[in-house]
Amino acid sequence: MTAENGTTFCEGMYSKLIDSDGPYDEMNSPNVREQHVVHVSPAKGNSRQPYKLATACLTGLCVILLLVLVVMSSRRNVSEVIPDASAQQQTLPVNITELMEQIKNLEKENKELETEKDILEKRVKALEATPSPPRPSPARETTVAPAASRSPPGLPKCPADWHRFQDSCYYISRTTLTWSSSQQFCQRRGGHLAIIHTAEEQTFIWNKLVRGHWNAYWFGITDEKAEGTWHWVDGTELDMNTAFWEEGEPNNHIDEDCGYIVKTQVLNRVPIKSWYDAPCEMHWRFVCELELPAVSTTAPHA
Ligand SMILES: [Ca+2]
Ligand SMILES: [Ca+2]
Repeated sequence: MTAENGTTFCEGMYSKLIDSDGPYDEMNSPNVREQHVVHVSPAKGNSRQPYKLATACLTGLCVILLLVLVVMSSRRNVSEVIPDASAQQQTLPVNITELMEQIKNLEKENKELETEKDILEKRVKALEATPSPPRPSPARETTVAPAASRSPPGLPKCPADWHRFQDSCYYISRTTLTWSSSQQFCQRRGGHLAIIHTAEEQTFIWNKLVRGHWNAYWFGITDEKAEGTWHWVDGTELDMNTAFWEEGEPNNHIDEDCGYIVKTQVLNRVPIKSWYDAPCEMHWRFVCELELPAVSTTAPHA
Protein backbone atom coordinates (compact mmCIF):
# COMPACT_ATOMS: atom_id res chain seq x y z
CA MET A 1 0.00 0.00 0.00
CA THR A 2 1.43 3.42 -1.03
CA ALA A 3 1.33 6.66 0.99
CA GLU A 4 -1.05 8.16 -1.54
CA ASN A 5 -3.46 5.33 -1.10
CA GLY A 6 -3.09 5.69 2.70
CA THR A 7 -4.04 9.37 2.52
CA THR A 8 -7.02 8.58 0.42
CA PHE A 9 -8.17 5.92 2.82
CA CYS A 10 -7.73 8.25 5.81
CA GLU A 11 -9.75 10.95 4.06
CA GLY A 12 -12.39 8.43 3.19
CA MET A 13 -12.55 7.28 6.78
CA TYR A 14 -12.88 10.88 8.00
CA SER A 15 -15.68 11.59 5.45
CA LYS A 16 -17.52 8.44 6.47
CA LEU A 17 -17.41 9.44 10.14
CA ILE A 18 -18.71 12.97 9.32
CA ASP A 19 -21.34 11.46 7.17
CA SER A 20 -22.64 9.21 9.89
CA ASP A 21 -22.59 11.94 12.60
CA GLY A 22 -23.95 14.69 10.28
CA PRO A 23 -23.27 17.76 12.48
CA TYR A 24 -23.82 20.37 9.81
CA ASP A 25 -27.04 21.41 8.18
CA GLU A 26 -25.60 21.69 4.74
CA MET A 27 -24.47 18.12 4.99
CA ASN A 28 -28.04 17.10 5.23
CA SER A 29 -28.75 18.53 1.80
CA PRO A 30 -28.98 15.91 -0.90
CA ASN A 31 -26.22 17.66 -2.90
CA VAL A 32 -23.75 17.63 -0.14
CA ARG A 33 -24.74 14.12 0.72
CA GLU A 34 -24.16 13.18 -2.83
CA GLN A 35 -20.79 14.89 -2.81
CA HIS A 36 -19.73 13.00 0.31
CA VAL A 37 -20.90 9.79 -1.12
CA VAL A 38 -18.62 10.41 -4.06
CA HIS A 39 -15.65 10.90 -1.71
CA VAL A 40 -16.43 7.87 0.32
CA SER A 41 -16.89 5.66 -2.64
CA PRO A 42 -13.20 4.40 -2.77
CA ALA A 43 -13.60 2.87 0.71
CA LYS A 44 -17.03 1.59 0.08
CA GLY A 45 -15.76 -1.77 -1.07
CA ASN A 46 -14.55 -2.62 2.48
CA SER A 47 -16.14 -0.67 5.37
CA ARG A 48 -13.79 -2.12 8.05
CA GLN A 49 -10.60 -1.09 6.27
CA PRO A 50 -10.43 2.52 7.67
CA TYR A 51 -10.51 1.22 11.26
CA LYS A 52 -7.79 -1.21 10.50
CA LEU A 53 -5.78 1.55 8.95
CA ALA A 54 -6.29 3.84 11.95
CA THR A 55 -5.23 1.03 14.23
CA ALA A 56 -2.15 0.47 12.10
CA CYS A 57 -1.30 4.18 12.16
CA LEU A 58 -1.73 4.37 15.92
CA THR A 59 0.29 1.19 16.41
CA GLY A 60 3.04 2.63 14.22
CA LEU A 61 3.03 5.83 16.23
CA CYS A 62 3.13 3.86 19.46
CA VAL A 63 6.05 1.81 18.22
CA ILE A 64 7.91 4.95 17.20
CA LEU A 65 7.19 6.56 20.57
CA LEU A 66 8.31 3.41 22.36
CA LEU A 67 11.51 3.35 20.37
CA VAL A 68 12.14 7.00 21.18
CA LEU A 69 11.52 6.30 24.88
CA VAL A 70 13.83 3.30 24.85
CA VAL A 71 16.61 5.24 23.15
CA MET A 72 16.22 8.15 25.56
CA SER A 73 16.16 5.98 28.65
CA SER A 74 19.22 4.01 27.52
CA ARG A 75 21.08 7.26 26.95
CA ARG A 76 20.05 8.40 30.40
CA ASN A 77 21.28 5.13 31.95
CA VAL A 78 24.63 5.50 30.25
CA SER A 79 24.93 9.06 31.46
CA GLU A 80 24.06 7.86 34.99
CA VAL A 81 26.59 5.02 34.94
CA ILE A 82 29.46 7.06 33.60
CA PRO A 83 29.61 9.44 36.60
CA ASP A 84 29.69 6.39 38.96
CA ALA A 85 32.52 4.85 37.00
CA SER A 86 34.38 8.09 36.94
CA ALA A 87 33.84 8.44 40.71
CA GLN A 88 35.30 4.96 41.21
CA GLN A 89 38.22 5.87 39.01
CA GLN A 90 38.77 8.86 41.22
CA THR A 91 38.63 6.86 44.51
CA LEU A 92 40.54 3.79 43.26
CA PRO A 93 43.88 5.50 42.73
CA VAL A 94 43.59 6.93 46.23
CA ASN A 95 43.05 3.46 47.70
CA ILE A 96 45.89 1.98 45.69
CA THR A 97 48.20 4.78 46.78
CA GLU A 98 47.29 4.18 50.40
CA LEU A 99 47.86 0.45 50.05
CA MET A 100 51.20 0.97 48.35
CA GLU A 101 52.21 3.28 51.17
CA GLN A 102 51.22 0.67 53.76
CA ILE A 103 53.17 -2.03 51.91
CA LYS A 104 56.23 0.21 51.83
CA ASN A 105 55.96 0.86 55.56
CA LEU A 106 55.57 -2.84 56.32
CA GLU A 107 58.57 -3.71 54.17
CA LYS A 108 60.60 -1.10 56.00
CA GLU A 109 59.51 -2.48 59.38
CA ASN A 110 60.34 -6.00 58.26
CA LYS A 111 63.82 -4.89 57.17
CA GLU A 112 64.43 -3.23 60.51
CA LEU A 113 63.28 -6.31 62.39
CA GLU A 114 65.54 -8.53 60.32
CA THR A 115 68.50 -6.27 61.03
CA GLU A 116 67.67 -6.35 64.74
CA LYS A 117 67.39 -10.13 64.61
CA ASP A 118 70.80 -10.41 62.91
CA ILE A 119 72.39 -8.21 65.56
CA LEU A 120 70.84 -10.27 68.37
CA GLU A 121 71.95 -13.53 66.77
CA LYS A 122 75.50 -12.21 66.49
CA ARG A 123 75.43 -11.19 70.14
CA VAL A 124 74.19 -14.63 71.19
CA LYS A 125 76.94 -16.30 69.16
CA ALA A 126 79.57 -14.02 70.67
CA LEU A 127 78.28 -14.76 74.19
CA GLU A 128 78.29 -18.50 73.52
CA ALA A 129 81.84 -18.34 72.22
CA THR A 130 83.10 -16.36 75.20
CA PRO A 131 83.94 -18.44 78.31
CA SER A 132 82.04 -17.48 81.46
CA PRO A 133 83.96 -14.78 83.29
CA PRO A 134 84.79 -15.30 86.96
CA ARG A 135 82.52 -13.62 89.47
CA PRO A 136 83.88 -10.27 90.63
CA SER A 137 85.05 -10.59 94.18
CA PRO A 138 87.09 -8.48 96.55
CA ALA A 139 89.24 -11.49 97.32
CA ARG A 140 91.20 -12.40 94.17
CA GLU A 141 90.40 -15.93 93.02
CA THR A 142 91.15 -17.85 89.91
CA THR A 143 88.58 -19.62 87.74
CA VAL A 144 88.30 -23.29 88.35
CA ALA A 145 87.70 -25.05 85.08
CA PRO A 146 90.84 -24.68 83.00
CA ALA A 147 93.20 -24.27 85.94
CA ALA A 148 92.00 -27.20 88.01
CA SER A 149 95.45 -28.70 88.18
CA ARG A 150 96.98 -25.40 89.32
CA SER A 151 95.23 -24.98 92.67
CA PRO A 152 95.34 -21.41 93.78
CA PRO A 153 95.53 -20.58 97.45
CA GLY A 154 92.18 -19.97 99.19
CA LEU A 155 88.75 -21.46 98.62
CA PRO A 156 87.94 -22.07 94.96
CA LYS A 157 84.63 -20.91 93.62
CA CYS A 158 82.41 -22.18 90.85
CA PRO A 159 82.18 -20.41 87.50
CA ALA A 160 79.11 -18.33 86.81
CA ASP A 161 75.98 -20.44 86.25
CA TRP A 162 77.51 -23.36 88.15
CA HIS A 163 76.16 -24.41 91.56
CA ARG A 164 78.44 -25.36 94.38
CA PHE A 165 77.84 -28.47 96.50
CA GLN A 166 80.66 -29.69 98.72
CA ASP A 167 83.74 -30.00 96.48
CA SER A 168 81.98 -29.88 93.16
CA CYS A 169 80.24 -27.40 90.90
CA TYR A 170 77.18 -28.42 88.91
CA TYR A 171 75.92 -26.97 85.68
CA ILE A 172 72.29 -27.44 84.65
CA SER A 173 71.96 -27.06 80.89
CA ARG A 174 69.17 -25.20 79.21
CA THR A 175 69.75 -26.79 75.81
CA THR A 176 69.37 -30.44 74.85
CA LEU A 177 71.97 -32.84 73.46
CA THR A 178 72.51 -36.58 73.11
CA TRP A 179 74.13 -38.30 76.05
CA SER A 180 77.62 -38.45 74.46
CA SER A 181 77.44 -34.85 73.20
CA SER A 182 76.44 -33.78 76.69
CA GLN A 183 79.50 -35.54 78.08
CA GLN A 184 81.69 -33.78 75.51
CA PHE A 185 80.13 -30.43 76.44
CA CYS A 186 81.00 -31.02 80.09
CA GLN A 187 84.53 -32.21 79.24
CA ARG A 188 85.24 -29.08 77.22
CA ARG A 189 84.57 -27.16 80.43
CA GLY A 190 86.90 -29.30 82.48
CA GLY A 191 84.19 -31.56 83.94
CA HIS A 192 82.00 -34.54 83.07
CA LEU A 193 78.39 -35.60 83.31
CA ALA A 194 77.41 -35.65 86.97
CA ILE A 195 78.53 -38.62 89.05
CA ILE A 196 76.19 -38.99 92.01
CA HIS A 197 77.28 -40.95 95.06
CA THR A 198 74.99 -39.80 97.88
CA ALA A 199 71.34 -39.01 98.48
CA GLU A 200 72.37 -35.50 99.56
CA GLU A 201 74.15 -34.88 96.30
CA GLN A 202 71.22 -36.35 94.37
CA THR A 203 68.77 -34.11 96.28
CA PHE A 204 70.95 -31.03 95.79
CA ILE A 205 71.06 -31.57 92.03
CA TRP A 206 67.36 -32.44 91.84
CA ASN A 207 66.45 -29.22 93.66
CA LYS A 208 68.27 -27.23 90.97
CA LEU A 209 66.35 -28.82 88.13
CA VAL A 210 63.44 -27.04 86.51
CA ARG A 211 60.04 -28.62 86.81
CA GLY A 212 58.20 -29.49 83.61
CA HIS A 213 55.87 -31.97 82.02
CA TRP A 214 58.76 -34.44 81.64
CA ASN A 215 61.97 -32.51 82.17
CA ALA A 216 64.77 -34.98 81.68
CA TYR A 217 68.49 -34.43 82.42
CA TRP A 218 71.30 -36.76 81.42
CA PHE A 219 73.81 -37.61 84.12
CA GLY A 220 77.02 -39.62 83.99
CA ILE A 221 75.88 -43.24 83.99
CA THR A 222 75.64 -45.84 81.23
CA ASP A 223 75.37 -49.58 80.63
CA GLU A 224 76.43 -49.28 77.00
CA LYS A 225 79.42 -51.63 77.43
CA ALA A 226 77.62 -54.40 79.30
CA GLU A 227 73.85 -54.46 79.40
CA GLY A 228 72.53 -54.24 82.95
CA THR A 229 75.90 -53.30 84.44
CA TRP A 230 75.93 -49.59 85.06
CA HIS A 231 79.14 -47.61 85.10
CA TRP A 232 79.90 -44.01 85.85
CA VAL A 233 81.75 -41.90 83.31
CA ASP A 234 84.92 -42.19 85.43
CA GLY A 235 84.81 -45.97 84.87
CA THR A 236 83.64 -46.97 88.36
CA GLU A 237 80.70 -49.29 88.75
CA LEU A 238 77.43 -48.12 90.24
CA ASP A 239 76.89 -49.10 93.85
CA MET A 240 73.30 -50.32 93.94
CA ASN A 241 73.02 -49.11 97.55
CA THR A 242 73.33 -45.55 96.34
CA ALA A 243 71.31 -45.85 93.15
CA PHE A 244 68.19 -43.69 92.83
CA TRP A 245 66.20 -45.43 90.13
CA GLU A 246 62.45 -44.96 89.84
CA GLU A 247 60.55 -48.16 90.56
CA GLY A 248 60.66 -50.44 87.51
CA GLU A 249 63.75 -48.70 86.14
CA PRO A 250 66.15 -49.30 84.56
CA ASN A 251 64.16 -51.50 82.21
CA ASN A 252 66.11 -51.22 78.93
CA HIS A 253 62.67 -50.84 77.40
CA ILE A 254 63.79 -49.77 73.91
CA ASP A 255 67.53 -50.44 74.09
CA GLU A 256 68.12 -47.86 76.78
CA ASP A 257 71.73 -47.51 77.85
CA CYS A 258 72.00 -44.03 79.33
CA GLY A 259 70.73 -42.66 82.61
CA TYR A 260 68.70 -39.50 83.16
CA ILE A 261 66.93 -37.75 86.01
CA VAL A 262 63.31 -36.65 85.64
CA LYS A 263 61.64 -33.73 87.34
CA THR A 264 57.96 -33.34 86.59
CA GLN A 265 55.14 -31.12 87.82
CA VAL A 266 54.08 -33.87 90.23
CA LEU A 267 55.11 -32.52 93.60
CA ASN A 268 55.07 -35.81 95.49
CA ARG A 269 57.82 -37.30 93.35
CA VAL A 270 60.99 -37.69 95.35
CA PRO A 271 64.58 -37.06 94.23
CA ILE A 272 65.84 -40.42 95.38
CA LYS A 273 63.49 -42.19 92.95
CA SER A 274 64.04 -40.15 89.83
CA TRP A 275 66.51 -42.07 87.65
CA TYR A 276 65.44 -43.59 84.33
CA ASP A 277 67.24 -45.19 81.42
CA ALA A 278 66.67 -44.10 77.81
CA PRO A 279 68.25 -44.50 74.36
CA CYS A 280 71.50 -42.50 74.42
CA GLU A 281 70.67 -40.73 71.14
CA MET A 282 67.71 -38.91 72.63
CA HIS A 283 68.12 -35.19 73.17
CA TRP A 284 67.73 -34.20 76.81
CA ARG A 285 69.11 -31.45 78.97
CA PHE A 286 72.02 -32.54 81.15
CA VAL A 287 73.93 -31.97 84.38
CA CYS A 288 77.68 -31.37 84.32
CA GLU A 289 79.92 -31.76 87.33
CA LEU A 290 83.20 -29.98 87.84
CA GLU A 291 85.30 -31.28 90.71
CA LEU A 292 87.10 -28.51 92.52
CA PRO A 293 90.77 -28.94 93.24
CA ALA A 294 91.34 -30.29 96.70
CA VAL A 295 92.52 -27.77 99.26
CA SER A 296 93.53 -28.32 102.84
CA THR A 297 90.38 -26.65 104.23
CA THR A 298 87.93 -28.89 102.35
CA ALA A 299 87.23 -32.56 102.75
CA PRO A 300 88.14 -34.80 99.81
CA HIS A 301 85.39 -35.83 97.44
CA ALA A 302 83.62 -38.90 98.75
CA1 LIG B 1 70.52 -50.61 79.02
CA1 LIG C 1 63.76 -46.87 81.04
